[in-house]
Amino acid sequence: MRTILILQNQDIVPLLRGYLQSLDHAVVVNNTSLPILVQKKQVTILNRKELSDKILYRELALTAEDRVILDCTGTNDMRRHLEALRSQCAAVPVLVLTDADDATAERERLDTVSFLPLSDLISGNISRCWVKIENRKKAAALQQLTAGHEHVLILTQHDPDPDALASALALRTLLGRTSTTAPIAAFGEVTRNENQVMMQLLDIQLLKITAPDLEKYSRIAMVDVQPFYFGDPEIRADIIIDHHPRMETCDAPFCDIRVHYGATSTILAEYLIAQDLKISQRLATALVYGIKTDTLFLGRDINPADIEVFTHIYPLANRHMILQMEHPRLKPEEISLFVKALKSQRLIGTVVFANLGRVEKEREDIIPRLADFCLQIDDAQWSVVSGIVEKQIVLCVRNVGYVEHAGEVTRHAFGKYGSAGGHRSMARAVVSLAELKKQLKISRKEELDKNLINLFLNARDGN
Ligand SMILES: [Mn+2]
Repeated sequence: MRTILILQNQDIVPLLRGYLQSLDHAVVVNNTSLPILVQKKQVTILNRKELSDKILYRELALTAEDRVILDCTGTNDMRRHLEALRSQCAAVPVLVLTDADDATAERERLDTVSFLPLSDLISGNISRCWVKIENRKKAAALQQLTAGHEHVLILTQHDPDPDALASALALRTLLGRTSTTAPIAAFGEVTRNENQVMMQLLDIQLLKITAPDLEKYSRIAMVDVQPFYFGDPEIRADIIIDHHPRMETCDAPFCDIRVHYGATSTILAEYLIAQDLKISQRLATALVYGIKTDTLFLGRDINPADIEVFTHIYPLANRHMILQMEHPRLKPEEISLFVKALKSQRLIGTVVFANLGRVEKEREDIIPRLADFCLQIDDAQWSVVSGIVEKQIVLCVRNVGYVEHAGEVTRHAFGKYGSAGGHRSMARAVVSLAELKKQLKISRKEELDKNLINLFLNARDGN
């Protein structure tokens, strides 16, 4: 296959040098400096000044098997050049290099022609380099902040999810530490079936701690969570890496909160990639699973950064293990909770409401799982699943992603009564049952349901 490079502007030759060197057979039209740039076995050089002259293209004997790069930068004659070329061979694939300000709208769509603004050749790479430097600086700051400290505690939510576990594992790798020098800890335990499977398959140990234990650690890193979550001003962090909405009170020597990211795993993976650190199969598997679960299989709340990191680490992961984690079993008692909730579900407009009543603390994860599930009900754009866990009402909200912002609606609806907020299409509220009953003067259970529904619908409709 021949690649034919038809140049007008000598300044772009250095930009194409790397590409030309990768080719077996190149024909170059109108170049003066190429022989010193490309040492090729087969480089044919032609010199023709007039690119709208059909004779040039006839001489080249173009076929559909060739490829042509037609440089039309700095000219107004693109259309004429292209017509002359296509009059000789309309089937040859042509890449037209253009100036960035060319009006793309005017170009007719041609199946064999693609336009590439010259600025695109480098601008994407330039921004990527800045991001890489930024990430490298942050990774180095993390390493510096923890250097010399015997133990670094990596703290997650009470019932860490795959994103939190993967982020913790990645942070440990970034800091070059082991499970002894950087244990992953929580005040609770992993209850969700899938997450337990993940821990088993990837051999992740979670240390259950209590508040006094924190004193043993001179450095505490929070991943996928922020200090306010713990509701105790004594619980401090030296490092916070998270993608949940930032709380004002959140200050730590190192703080990297990126609310537009689909997963904290993406942030951590960016550090590792920026530092060219080796990502093991175990870590890649954890990160892929972390990103997948937090973004509902790349379907919700994602950012281009999530996709880029995912593309980078997916080939390194163990796909068989991910499959095993993705298809966990439902325990019999969970099935009965599912049935109970589905019986109670009602669709009001486009919102599915379901109330589970009392839910044992260890089964709390059934609430978000049901919220995910209920979104599949026909005509549903939202699902709001609630349950009473100990003395609190836990509400999980999901939506299809192209309606109002779930986090804002949830905060608006329930923020007055407790903690409430979240992302574009998933949110959560935890409010005190007694407080809510008192403020809304609720005495009967049915009234509670009705009030929750009204609070939600009013907030969504902006009332
Ligand atoms: Mn997360």
